[in-house]
Amino acid sequence: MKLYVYEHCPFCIRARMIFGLKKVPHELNVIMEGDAETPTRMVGRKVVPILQKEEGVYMPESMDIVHYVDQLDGAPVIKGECDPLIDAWCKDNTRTVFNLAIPRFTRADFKELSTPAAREAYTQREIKAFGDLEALMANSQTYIDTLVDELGKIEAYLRARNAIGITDFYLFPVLNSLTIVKDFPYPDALSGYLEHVATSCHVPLFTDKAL
Ligand SMILES: N[C@@H](CCC(=O)N[C@@H](CS)C(=O)NCC(=O)O)C(=O)O
Repeated sequence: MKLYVYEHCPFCIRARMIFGLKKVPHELNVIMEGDAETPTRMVGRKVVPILQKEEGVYMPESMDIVHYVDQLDGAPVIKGECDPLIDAWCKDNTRTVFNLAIPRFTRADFKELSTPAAREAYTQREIKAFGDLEALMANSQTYIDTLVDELGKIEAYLRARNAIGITDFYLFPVLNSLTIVKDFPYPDALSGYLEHVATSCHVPLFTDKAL
């Protein structure tokens, strides 16, 4: 199987988590930002992640990919619904996380941004979605303060270090985006949780690219 991703994309991190958790062999391919042709040929639109199940058979949608890969061994573990408290927290806070992460993603060292044209295409896509990225950068401290407060509301969950379950497929991709923020004042519970999930699912944090 082949998985097509952008390295920075939280939905792609979600798809990568199940491959790591279940130790399913696959080929990871990074599509360049600005390359609309490749994903459109596969699934009819510009989107990632995309799973190539076999030659010419493609599946988009990160949670569909998670459930598909999870059931391949006949023993699915990603069942039920996301914990409602965590679901609500993600809905309330994802925008603030992205206000910090997106301007940094546009500047960081990701494979899908490794040509000037690709970086420019991505930057323009995010300006369209998020507005003035410089202004978001300048407001970083406000977003950091908000999130440090908000993280307190899910501290018990972060500390529990449960076996990886469906809730982590919603929460981790959001929190992992924060690791692109250099010097984010990680509460202990958060750094422990990030390490726990990244190690269990064999996915990278962005700390080595943080800025
Ligand atoms: N519902 C989709 C959302 C995927 C998604 O929005 N991916 C973004 C990348 S983070 C994307 O492909 N955006 C369109 C683009 O690259 O132009 C999923 O869960 O897989």
